[in-house]
Amino acid sequence: MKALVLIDVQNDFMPGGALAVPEGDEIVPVINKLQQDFELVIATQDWHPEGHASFASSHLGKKEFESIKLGKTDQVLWPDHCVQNTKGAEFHTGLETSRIEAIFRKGTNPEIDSYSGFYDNEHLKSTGLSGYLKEKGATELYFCGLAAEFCVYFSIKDALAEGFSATLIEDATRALDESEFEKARKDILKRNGKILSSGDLNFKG
Ligand code: VGL
Ligand code: ZN
Repeated sequence: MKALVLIDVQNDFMPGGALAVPEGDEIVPVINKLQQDFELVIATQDWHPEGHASFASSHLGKKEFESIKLGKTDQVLWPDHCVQNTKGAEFHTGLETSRIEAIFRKGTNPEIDSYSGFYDNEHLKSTGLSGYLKEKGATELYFCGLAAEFCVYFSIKDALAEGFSATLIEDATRALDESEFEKARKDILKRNGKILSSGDLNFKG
């Protein structure tokens, strides 16, 4: 069974938001239309406590978009974004949400970041998404949302490692940085993930 996974379609990743992805809002109508073709739709939500370790503001003397070692992983330091219960953390108002069956929140641990919807960046804790999808009988996952080379890419890598098939819907995502996204695309294909455009999906035959 196919499931559509919406990654972080939140105000802070939209133009004007705290961590804006260029043209991020252009994917919203594409995602709304896509949902009609799926039996199961789920979403993730970046959901940080104030003072989260991924925020540059939490590290004295560090600048936004600088990289530091956090635990065992390289951590990009972001502007404060998707703080729990703020407008920036809400889904884009244009997003159709009535068909979203479950929302998986991530990045809630103050000490560690979580790009993937499945695990934190050190793979210490699961969000429960993998078990949920398996219990529902989903085997083929389709990914859209923001940002393409971070949370979408990391979610796809984990999905493939969990034994799902994974397809990136390329017109339903946007990247912070095109050259990083290009590397991510190559890696997705190398891992046997697929990349398609929404127009190529032809489920109704
Ligand atoms: C994201 C950076 C920090 C994302 C989340 O949704 O891609 N990127 N937090
Ligand atoms: Zn975040």
